Amino acid sequence: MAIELPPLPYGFDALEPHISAQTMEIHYGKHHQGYADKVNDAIKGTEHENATLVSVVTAAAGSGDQDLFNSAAQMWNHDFFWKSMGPERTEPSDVLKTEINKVFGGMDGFKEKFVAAGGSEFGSGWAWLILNSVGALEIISTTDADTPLVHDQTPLLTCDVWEHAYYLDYQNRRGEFLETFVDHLVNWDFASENFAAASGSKPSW
Ligand code: MN3
Repeated sequence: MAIELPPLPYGFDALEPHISAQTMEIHYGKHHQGYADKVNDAIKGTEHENATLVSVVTAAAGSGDQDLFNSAAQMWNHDFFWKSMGPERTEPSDVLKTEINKVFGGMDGFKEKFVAAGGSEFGSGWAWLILNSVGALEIISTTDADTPLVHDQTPLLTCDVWEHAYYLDYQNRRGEFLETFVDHLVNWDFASENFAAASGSKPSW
């Protein structure tokens, strides 16, 4: 049984003018689909054939199967990225906003640190808002396909900073893409739900 590529949660043009329909068509239809195809080719006829994507990611990290890890983690990271964005303007839940204020000194502090984290990856990678191993909010970046799933961290939100995520729309201006992500694209409902599920608190929105 194949691990299905989850549908995009919105249309290809839903994030315009911030991300073009052309970028979304290529990013989802070629890059994300490509990772899904590689995962399914790799697990066919193996012990992972009927496994969930998360368990494939974890198993590949544990066994050191770098090719399978790269494809599976990228498949998972991209689905999480699509869900981290949306066409509607949203706000963090009250409980999440309180934590953001406490840890980053407010939404401006969050933005500054998130943009810096995404900019700090020399090559390809991801910027994340996570709950770390002691349950505190933290902004991190990961390199290539690496994912918080295998580091005892709970992801709340992510932004893809591989060049293919922004090059058609922003060329070399990764910082501008990251600022646009924070200002216009973040689905705070999604991050707030993840925060509530991980911390056991109920969002008040
Ligand atoms: Mn990508």
